[in-house]
Amino acid sequence: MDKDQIFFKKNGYLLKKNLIDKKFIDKINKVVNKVVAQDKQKNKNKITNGTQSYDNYHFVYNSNSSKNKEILRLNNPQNRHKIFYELSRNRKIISIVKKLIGGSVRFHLGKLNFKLPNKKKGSEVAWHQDWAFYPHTNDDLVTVGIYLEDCTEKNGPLKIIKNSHTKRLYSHHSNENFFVGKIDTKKNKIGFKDAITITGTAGTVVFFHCRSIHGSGHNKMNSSRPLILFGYRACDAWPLINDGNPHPEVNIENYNKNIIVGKKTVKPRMTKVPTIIPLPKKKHYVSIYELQK
Ligand SMILES: O=C(O)CCC(=O)C(=O)O
Repeated sequence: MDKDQIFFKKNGYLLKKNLIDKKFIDKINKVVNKVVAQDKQKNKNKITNGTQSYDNYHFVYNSNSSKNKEILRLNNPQNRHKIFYELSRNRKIISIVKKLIGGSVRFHLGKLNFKLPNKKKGSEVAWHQDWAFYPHTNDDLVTVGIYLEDCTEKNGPLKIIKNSHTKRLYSHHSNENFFVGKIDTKKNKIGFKDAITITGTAGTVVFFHCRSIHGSGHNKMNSSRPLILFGYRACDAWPLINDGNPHPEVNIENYNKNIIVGKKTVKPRMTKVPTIIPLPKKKHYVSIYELQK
């Protein structure tokens, strides 16, 4: 094992400051500004919700009313914009992912979280484990977060509880037993002394294990905090549920097209992992924000 693998195995995350070139980040930001402006124009007088399209590309808003509507997230930008696709396949990112999840890599999901500015008081993300949303036959899954702008303590950075990936899978269900996508930290007496704040300049990349407890707080600044999150899984980590992302039972060809490193297989690797199926849900939801409300 090299030093990154040792650190990740022990702590459940790995931080690489300035991994992505600033020029490339600037190019991405140009595309982001363009698609956001286009969406604003398109939706000026229309009431639309984040409905899912064939490639699961859609905006997620904080409200359905056209007056108060602000963009919280762009789902799966890599399916429509070449530059996001390129970023999701970036050599530096993939070579790290590959060594962290055991040698094979299949792309899983993409989202660009904006986190609303201070005055909008929005888009805090409650503590959760991504694994609770999409259990697999083994837990060789990693989430990669890339800041598109500098992120300090004041921007509502990601926070990760180190070494939580080796411990329990907490219930993400409510008292009424609906899946709500967040942990009751009081009830579970979760302490935050091991919470690491992930800050960094644009182009900083964090890798975290699918079972690491994480979340993010309030953005105290007057601008949004764009963070791209990409999910990757080992080729033989077989999903136990359809989470709305490429799924073998929906379209096996497309599922296999998402292999970046390794070979297709219909033999899942089974390991002893804690799992809770994220069902039932109160209603169909399109984002973590709606679910955690
Ligand atoms: O945007 C953030 O700060 C965290 C989001 C997150 O953890 C998620 O979408 O699963």
